[in-house]
Amino acid sequence: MSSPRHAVSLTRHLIEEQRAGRINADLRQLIAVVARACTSISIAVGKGALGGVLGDAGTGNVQGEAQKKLDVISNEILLEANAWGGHLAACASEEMDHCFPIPDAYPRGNYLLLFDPLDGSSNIDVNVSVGTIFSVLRAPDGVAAIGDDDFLQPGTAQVAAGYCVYGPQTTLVLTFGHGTHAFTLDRETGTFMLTRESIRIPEETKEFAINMSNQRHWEAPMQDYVRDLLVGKEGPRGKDFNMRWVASMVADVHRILTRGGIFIYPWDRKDPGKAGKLRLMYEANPMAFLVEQAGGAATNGRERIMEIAPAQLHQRVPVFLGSKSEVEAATRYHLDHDAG
Ligand code: P6P
Repeated sequence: MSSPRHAVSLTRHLIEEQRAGRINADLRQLIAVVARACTSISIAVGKGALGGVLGDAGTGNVQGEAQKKLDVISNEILLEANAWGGHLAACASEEMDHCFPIPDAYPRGNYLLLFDPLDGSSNIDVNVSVGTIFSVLRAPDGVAAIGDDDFLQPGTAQVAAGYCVYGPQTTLVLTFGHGTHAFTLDRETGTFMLTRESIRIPEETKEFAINMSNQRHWEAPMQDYVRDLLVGKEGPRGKDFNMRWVASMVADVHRILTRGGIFIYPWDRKDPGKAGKLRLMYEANPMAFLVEQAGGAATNGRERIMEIAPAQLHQRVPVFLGSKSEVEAATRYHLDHDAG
């Protein structure tokens, strides 16, 4: 039997959201442009060696990381797609030191777009799923020259967030604050089709995602928490756990949105000056919004990620996100430790 035809396209979903008064025309246009840019990125990623896009670009980014050719290509695709539409005031990207105000040649809109154009890019050369992560904020009123500081808004100020995972399927996962929904790219028509509506993450889980090679660098409550996961049903958690680690946040989060789990990138003393590995503004906040809208939770081990007041555009944060009950358990280990 052929698979059921999915009737609702992303375009129809966006029009119906606008008709319901949940988004306006500019935000609809912004998401439609980002989705088209993700389709172009998906095509570039899919070409791999045939497209001459694998390997390093020979440049570095503000994070001090070597840029892959596809990091730079994906960044350019998103900047060019969003420059002329009149829906944006400025963009900010993991790949750029400072924000990118819309050029004077084009009209400016009321939104700020932040993105990690190709997260997990270290996996590209080994053909593992990677993805684009994006977050949308309102531009402050009456600001003629948008700067980095105008982006420093808490995650609760996001008006939209999403990611596009480039794996066996290309899937866009999106929220406007009214649930989290997934759209799968129909490559024959180039159309994203609604394939999961109002996603719900199971509250309990037996699966955790973490890079165990960093264990010796973790702080005590993190050591205790993972020790109890590994002890399994003989220990205080009373159940056995499984582990997954793709080392591509978009792929790990997509699994958690699909079947539950907890994703953790904690603070570690490998680089004590950094608050964690993942970036607050364009990785942790958008993922936290998506996860919370799907009934999950997201903390930095001690407080809700979306309530953190940002101090810098590229600041990092520890991340615990996924099944609500498990995130609360992990956070409790940290809070109990702090309470002495
Ligand atoms: P590690 C990819 O570089 C990334 O930013 C996330 O996508 C991923 O979860 C994490 O880093 C992987 O880090 O230290 O395991 O390579």
